[in-house]
Amino acid sequence: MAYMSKLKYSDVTPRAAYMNRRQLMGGAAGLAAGLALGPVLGASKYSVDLEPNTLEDISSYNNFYEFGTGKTDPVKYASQLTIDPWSVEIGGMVDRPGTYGLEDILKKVTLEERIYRFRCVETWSMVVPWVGFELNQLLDLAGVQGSAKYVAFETLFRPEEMPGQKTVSLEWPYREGLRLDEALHPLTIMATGIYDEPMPKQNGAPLRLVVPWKYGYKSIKSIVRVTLTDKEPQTTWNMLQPNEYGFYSNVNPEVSHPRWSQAYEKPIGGGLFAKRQETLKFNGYQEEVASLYDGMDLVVNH
Ligand SMILES: Nc1nc2c(c(=O)[nH]1)N[C@H]1C(S)=C(S)[C@@H](COP(=O)(O)O)O[C@H]1N2
Ligand SMILES: [Mo]
Repeated sequence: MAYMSKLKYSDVTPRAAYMNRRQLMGGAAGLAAGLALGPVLGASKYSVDLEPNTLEDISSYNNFYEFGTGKTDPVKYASQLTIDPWSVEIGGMVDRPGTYGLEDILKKVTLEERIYRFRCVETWSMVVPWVGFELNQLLDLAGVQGSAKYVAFETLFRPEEMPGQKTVSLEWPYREGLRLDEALHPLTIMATGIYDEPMPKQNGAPLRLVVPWKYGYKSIKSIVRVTLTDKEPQTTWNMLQPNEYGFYSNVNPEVSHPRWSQAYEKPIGGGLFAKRQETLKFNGYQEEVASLYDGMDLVVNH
């Protein structure tokens, strides 16, 4: 795509701003730092050449219904979440099902920085410098069997620490899913950090999915279960309102949600002068992913 480059976020972020951010975050990272950091490959051909939002923007305006439905509930309440130790149960159609400790996973995968556009169905958007690894690396650890066609994901269910789970705002645990070819695509990552910090809890620590060509709700947070299956998995928002939230949820300016026209988006953090922008099909990743949907009706399969 036109605006891909090999820039690292530090190349497009003034050094002073970067230092301030480090000072601001100093001390808060603690033990968990080792989870997100370590050797990280700096530049990716998959990154976009756009200026990322600040860490403050990215970690203070969130959707994470486990902590409440308000945009500032996650930053207020997520600090109580325990994320260490953390493991992921990988099962279903795999050769090596089992409980995979996050620290062991991180020894076997390659962390990279990926600067991605991020687009919520509510029409706001950001640019996020994620740190993470390709989901296909995790699936390789478990050994996907030939019969598998989909991947299902589940978020932690722990109402003692996630007060939103004591309400019925959604059906718990939060669930998402991808077709296997979408899951194996190199743009699809498991993210463990943002900038050079471990994933903020309100953004889905310690491990969350990021699928940049789909609406944000597909990018499920705080994942504890990954299941390979031959049936399209149930997904939380689709279960709630199937006509509003399809399984595919590819960003598409031509398919509007009943409450939100998807023709335009509003970048977060632009301040007073932030202008709405035209929504890009597949959120700008058309060149990379359109072929996954050759021959499919994207209105029916929204
Ligand atoms: N477990 C879980 N994952 C979730 C959500 C949620 O409520 N619970 N919200 C989704 C929605 S609607 C969006 S837009 C993104 C927001 O991610 P961010 O807060 O890191 O920007 O997370 C997605 N993943
Ligand atoms: Mo969203």
